[in-house]
Amino acid sequence: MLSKSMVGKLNNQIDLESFSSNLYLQMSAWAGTKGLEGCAAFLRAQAKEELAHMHRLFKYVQETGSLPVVGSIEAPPTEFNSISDLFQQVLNHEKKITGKINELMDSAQQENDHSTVHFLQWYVSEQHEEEHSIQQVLDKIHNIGESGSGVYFIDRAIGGMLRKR
Ligand code: OFO
Repeated sequence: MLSKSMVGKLNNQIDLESFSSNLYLQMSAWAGTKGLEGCAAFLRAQAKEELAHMHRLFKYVQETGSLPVVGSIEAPPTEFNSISDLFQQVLNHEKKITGKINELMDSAQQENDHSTVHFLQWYVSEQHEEEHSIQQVLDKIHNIGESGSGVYFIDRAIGGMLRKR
């Protein structure tokens, strides 16, 4: 049985995961319009993963006998200045999500809610992996450089990262 305050916090996280999914889907659309098929596929896969994160939370709240609530979420931005700008925004967003997961974990620990602590462990590991993979993307962009045919090679490299997953 979850506390009322924990249900509220987990429901907020449900909305954040939905927002993440929409953000990456919208970003994939931007990449698609620039002919960056590798980046678009990478971001679409990312959007699907975020949706799965949302469903995982939804199921957990439901299984504890509480009511999962799907709230309203803001629309994501549609324009980005460059590939590096876009992926820097992804990294900033993931860092923000990591902060939220850490806050949730702190609350669960303070409440001695061991079930939620255990449930959140998965998200802690997932955030570590995601931040690492987006940092790798940014390193590739930086190493290849966005001038001239660099954009083409960056797109190929990011599409290649998707196949290795
Ligand atoms: Fe990448 O954020 Fe979900 O958890």
